[in-house]
Amino acid sequence: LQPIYRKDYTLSEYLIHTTELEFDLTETQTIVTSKISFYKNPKSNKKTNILFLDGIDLELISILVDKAKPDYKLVEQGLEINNLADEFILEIKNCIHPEKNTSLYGLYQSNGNFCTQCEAHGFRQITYYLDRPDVLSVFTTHIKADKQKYLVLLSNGNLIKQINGSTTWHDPTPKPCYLFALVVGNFALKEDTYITLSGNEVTLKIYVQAHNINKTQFAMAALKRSFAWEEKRFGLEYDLDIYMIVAVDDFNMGAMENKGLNIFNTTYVLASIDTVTDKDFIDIEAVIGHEYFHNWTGNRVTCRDWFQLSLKEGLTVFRDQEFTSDLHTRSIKRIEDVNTLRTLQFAEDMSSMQHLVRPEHYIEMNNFYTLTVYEKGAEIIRMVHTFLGEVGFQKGMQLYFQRFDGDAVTIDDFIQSMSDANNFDFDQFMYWYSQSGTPEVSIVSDYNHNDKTFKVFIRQHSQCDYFFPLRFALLDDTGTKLESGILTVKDKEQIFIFNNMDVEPTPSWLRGFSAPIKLKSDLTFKQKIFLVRHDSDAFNQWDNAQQLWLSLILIPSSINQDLFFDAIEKVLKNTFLDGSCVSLVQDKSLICEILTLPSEQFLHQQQEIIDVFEVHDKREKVINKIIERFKLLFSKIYSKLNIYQPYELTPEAVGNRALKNICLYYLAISGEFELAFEQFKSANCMNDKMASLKALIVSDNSYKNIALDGFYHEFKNDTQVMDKYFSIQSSASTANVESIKVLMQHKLFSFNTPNRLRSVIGSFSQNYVNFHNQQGYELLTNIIIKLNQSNPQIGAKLTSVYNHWQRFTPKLKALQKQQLEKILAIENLSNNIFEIIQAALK
Ligand code: B3K
Ligand code: ZN
Repeated sequence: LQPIYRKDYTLSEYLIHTTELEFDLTETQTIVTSKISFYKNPKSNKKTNILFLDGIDLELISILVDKAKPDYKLVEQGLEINNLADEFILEIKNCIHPEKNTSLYGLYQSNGNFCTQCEAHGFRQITYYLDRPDVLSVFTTHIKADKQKYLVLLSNGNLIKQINGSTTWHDPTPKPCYLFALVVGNFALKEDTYITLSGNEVTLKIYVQAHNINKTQFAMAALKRSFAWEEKRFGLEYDLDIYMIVAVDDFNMGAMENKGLNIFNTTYVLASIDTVTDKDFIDIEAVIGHEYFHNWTGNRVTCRDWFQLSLKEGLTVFRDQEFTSDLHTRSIKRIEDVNTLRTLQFAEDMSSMQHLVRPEHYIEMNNFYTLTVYEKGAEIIRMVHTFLGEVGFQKGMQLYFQRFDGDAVTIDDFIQSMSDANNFDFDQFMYWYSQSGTPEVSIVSDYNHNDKTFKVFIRQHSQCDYFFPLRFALLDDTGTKLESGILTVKDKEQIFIFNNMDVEPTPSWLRGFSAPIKLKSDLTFKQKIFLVRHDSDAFNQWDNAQQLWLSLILIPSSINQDLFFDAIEKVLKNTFLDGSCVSLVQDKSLICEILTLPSEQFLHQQQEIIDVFEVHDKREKVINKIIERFKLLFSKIYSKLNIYQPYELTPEAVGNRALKNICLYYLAISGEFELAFEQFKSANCMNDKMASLKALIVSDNSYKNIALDGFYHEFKNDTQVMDKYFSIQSSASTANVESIKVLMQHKLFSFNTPNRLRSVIGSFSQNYVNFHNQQGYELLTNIIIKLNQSNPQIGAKLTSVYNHWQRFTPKLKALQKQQLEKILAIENLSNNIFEIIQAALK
């Protein structure tokens, strides 16, 4: 198996003017007819006059070039046509079997409805085509299906014809085939309109299965907020008369930005107060925004090749993060995003699947929709924004669209636009795309009482010298800023000197996490405590608390627990009880973040050798210490906040619930299950119901099963809530391989539905102490082997659980290696899984 390399990119010899497709869908087969007009690419210097078209698992029925039989041959994974003219019309008819397609890639069925997923290379499973993002064309799509059975027949663009049982769609904007979509089936429709800034009326349509129609209101409102935000913050409007979203239960990832016809996992559309949590609401809005924002960053300007994936994904994640920050609480959003980055992406950087934000090679492109490409990619864009400021960044965006609207381009093209619009040199900055791994930086400071100078020494420990912004402030002992700004770091070693410092300042480094680095500073224990209470940068308040928790968990002797707990107590008391202590921590969501210990997964990263049991025990010890010290206070805060209030999604209300529920969690661990059960019975929203259920399953108690059964009977007809029901049991401290097998026998378990598999197996794989043993691994491996046949994309995702095997304690390390070898030995191993295993065993 040969990987594909970025350096091997060449232009396509042929391009496409128009693509006309016809789909004839029945229950036993789908006939696809295409009429494609090709022309010689004037920029290509190839003169072979041979056209290779991608095609996988297709039954060719007929082929004509300019109405005559061409000189062609079927080859592996495609079709080769020889002796072609410089312009010609290709007509192909082929047969496919969506009714048998369990890979959820190409054209497939979900609950009897047809839908597509073409990114990255799914279109070649529909018909023969130049399946590459730099070949754009205008699509017209005719759809025929049994009109008694299927009432909704959709594709991209505008509906131009509809006669019984068939529709014709025309998409005027040229697009690559990965943005093609087709949906056929029975759906209920939620409809609304949006008037753009220039006064165009856009019809907004959300299609869901009929029983879900009452859960579409939030998504529709979120879609309108996305349109409005895009106009306000980026000055960008929508370009078609219709925008459709279709929600399906069977989907490999979150959602897909197909032009004018987004297809979503139901998880990211359906929402009601009774069925989703506060976090779910905000995540749903973010994904709706993300797919909408792709219309400009991804669709109007797309990627030249798949190595440039972060061009659209990093940028669009940055944009959706900003969307959420503008609409909700910026500091909390930042804390959550950085927590994800440091927990998951930093770990990916230490794993066998470590790769560049712009990868150099792939075997299976779908393995590269990763935290590195998405989240680290977004951090790089955020640094560009930090350097240029909002105005400069927007100038760069405008130049980018002016230059490249309608094109397929590279990350360099984007950075060049930013650079040219601002006269800013980003040359050295490009290391962020060409070096993998997380940069390590240390910072030491020195205050001189005599000459009143504060000297700062910054040192980079990486192979290359990164160029990044270091946001900082120097604070006096009341927390007032003496100095603040952005230091531009670019050398291996740099010194910055601040003069006229009458008192020794406390530095607040890397405010808002202004660069995705691992920073070691010489802040003392006391300075960290001071910053938890007094830093005006909420991110750093949280980050210093995290560092203190980390020390307390991993090296308890390194830290004065009483002093730290006194500070936490002050933070808590200030807002809720007497208000007598001075602290900047007023936001209850922030207090909740400060009270949340680093996850086991994050702690693993800090260990040379991962010992899941030791980490778990050490973390439990600290939880017990917290309870010992704060139990009474938690009770008081809980009863103060646990008053009936109608549900709202305001920062204030979200913060109240967050703090109340973290108190409940600690109280439940201390044995207060009755309190949790009371909340379970009386909760007026899923957020509080889930929180109480999570509290009830921390250990065995008399309420646990009553609550779980009650939950099941109340929600057994709701697919989304049932995912929560499964996942909560797989994550429980009492879960084990046997109980997971029982869950997999449940009548609502469905192996071919990724959401359900994720909620059972995905969740269990993160239940470290219960998963990491021979039986756990064998369970996972058997599932991977089954998925290799049915759904290799999900199979590869689950295989990635083993990507960290080399860092585990010897016994678990050996066991995981055995699993990798066992999978490698199976017949017909998919490219997806092969690539992961090969990297892991290298
Ligand atoms: N672009 C899609 C992801 C496609 C994944 C292909 N395996 C969703 C998104 O990032 O918006
Ligand atoms: Zn995206």
